[in-house]
Amino acid sequence: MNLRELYLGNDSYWWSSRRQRNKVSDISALAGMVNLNRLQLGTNLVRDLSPLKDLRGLGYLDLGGCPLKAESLGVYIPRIVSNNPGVQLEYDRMILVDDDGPNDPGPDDPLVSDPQEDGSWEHPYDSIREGIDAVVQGYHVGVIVMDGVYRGPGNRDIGFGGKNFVLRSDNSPNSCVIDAQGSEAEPHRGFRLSGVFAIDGFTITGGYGEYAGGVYCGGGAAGTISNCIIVGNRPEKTGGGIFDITGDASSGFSDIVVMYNEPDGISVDARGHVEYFSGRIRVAGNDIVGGVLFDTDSYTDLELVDCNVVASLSGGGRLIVPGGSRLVIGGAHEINIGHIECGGKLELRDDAWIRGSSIEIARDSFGIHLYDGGQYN
Ligand SMILES: [Ca+2]
Ligand SMILES: [Ca+2]
Repeated sequence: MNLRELYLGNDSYWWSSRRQRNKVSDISALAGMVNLNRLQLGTNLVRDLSPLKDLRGLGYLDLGGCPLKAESLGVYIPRIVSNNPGVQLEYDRMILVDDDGPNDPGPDDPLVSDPQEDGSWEHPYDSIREGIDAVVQGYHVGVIVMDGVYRGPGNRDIGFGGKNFVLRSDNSPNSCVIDAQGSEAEPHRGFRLSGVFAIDGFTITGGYGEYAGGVYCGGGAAGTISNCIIVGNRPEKTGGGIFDITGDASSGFSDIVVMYNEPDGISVDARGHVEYFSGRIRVAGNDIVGGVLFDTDSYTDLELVDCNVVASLSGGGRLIVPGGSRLVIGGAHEINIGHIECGGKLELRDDAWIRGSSIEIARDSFGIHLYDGGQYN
């Protein structure tokens, strides 16, 4: 095709911040466009640049805001630059971390490292903390953590050091695990956060602390946890998966799974405070406690499987109680969420109140049961 200029995306801040809809991720159709000179892909969801690897007429290429994979940054961007001398190129600078990088003499051991490690494709850091320490605010947009199981010093009790950047895995939470290996004798959490944070794409497990096993948000910590699986963490007190002392700040949780943490999943220590759920949220075998209000948007599917919820839920989202499961809502909290799908058993206890929600009760469910002042419209 004889296309010389192509401008895709660069949509408004509102949409790019709220929902990643109608964005381009697959650019394989561009591979044959030999006359392409100006290409704008900024703010889309392009991850793989291999379709551009043989183009030779590029004068301008904007990839700003695209969540490029490490291989795109490490292999294809240098190739595009060498194939297209003088190309004007915009992309997000990232630091790379790999637990078993190509030149690491001690794979899976953060204490034995590549002497030349600098966060590049050839010489990634071998601990997450080293990657974070190397972030230069205003130059690097984030840190990419390659597939692996991250353990040991530098890979637990992770904080953001007051810097504003995103920490994301290269692929998915299934292939990038932070195992804090915490215990009563040697407590370690996955994350210990204060100030701003943005975490995307990890399994967080094995944490133990006084409050919080997986993720501890200290007073004033504000940020987002997206696309994460938080499983098998345990505190001495409360907040097995996530413990949040919100202070004045709010946090958002999108597309997360919280399951089988002890003794609870999410604990927020600020009654009356608002936090945010968006995307697909699944909490299984875990409680949500602390009396906070979780607000949802119309794209939120909140699936609660065998949970106790001592919190309020509001907004345009959908609350799903799957068949065969039991959800208990208690403690004088109000459920005012767009739609409720009850396939299992929903119990309202201790003055918990559903109002303003449309309710759909599956024929073979156990329905909604009221105890001790629970009621629904
Ligand atoms: Ca190493
Ligand atoms: Ca190192």
